[in-house]
Amino acid sequence: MGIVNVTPDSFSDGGTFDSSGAAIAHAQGLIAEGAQIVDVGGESTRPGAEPVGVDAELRRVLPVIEAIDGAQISIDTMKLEVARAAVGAGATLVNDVTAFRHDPGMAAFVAEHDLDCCLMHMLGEPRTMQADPRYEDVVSDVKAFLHDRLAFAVREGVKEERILLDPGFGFGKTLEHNLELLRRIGELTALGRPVVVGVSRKSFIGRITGRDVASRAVGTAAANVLAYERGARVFRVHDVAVTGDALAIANATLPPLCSHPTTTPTTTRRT
Ligand code: HH2
Repeated sequence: MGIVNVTPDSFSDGGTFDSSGAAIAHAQGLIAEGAQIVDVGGESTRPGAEPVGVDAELRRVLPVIEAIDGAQISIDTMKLEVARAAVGAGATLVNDVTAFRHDPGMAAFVAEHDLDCCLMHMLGEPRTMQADPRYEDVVSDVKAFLHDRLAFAVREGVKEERILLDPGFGFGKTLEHNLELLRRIGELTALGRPVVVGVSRKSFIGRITGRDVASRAVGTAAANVLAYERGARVFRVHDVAVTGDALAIANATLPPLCSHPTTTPTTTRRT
């Protein structure tokens, strides 16, 4: 899953792709590098980020979604109105970092249109989430949360096979929480759905490698390979070619991981 942030303030690439032309070219470049899904976002969720209005978010993402060709399009939003317009423009996956908590109507919308969705764990909200996050046991707490959100989505009519689950690296987590999740990510595959990993260029990679945000592709690839070996199946990254190569090597050398769910989201474009 390649990341396209059409924002002025994203933590790693804010301002780089905030014109439609630059974002479209970037998306097509990620597809050429091997991205099977392109995740388009118009609102930063970095720690401390200020919320963006519906109109501004739509102005950012719609021209990009309309132009992307060759991969499944994911809309990274917590807003139902934005998801609705994005799906009208060609998106078939809703990546909601609030796991349908911001707008509970999102679940019925995903069900009605038979869309894929990604439900992510976040403690608190982006503005405050990094202020002293605490867990009893981070992996068990995240797992219980994802279990509940999965059940909610299914109750609202979303088909289970449409649902991806994401522990939300960096969303209300300390360095130690992120490392514990990476160590024990295999425990989340027991929920029976493909696990998404979003570690790309995040600050905990920088804390360990000492690299600034533009130089974290190798650290990101290493984390993704470990997550893959432990059962994760979708990798949300800025640097598609680097992580793709690392995963190809891992894939060629690991024994078949038949005990893990292998369902991948549909790539059908629904307009
Ligand atoms: N991380 C970010 C945004 N959306 N979605 C999922 N499912 N998982 C993630 O880990 C995740 C996500 C934050 O990263 P990024 O998009 O690069 O930055 P920003 O939110 O500042 O635009």
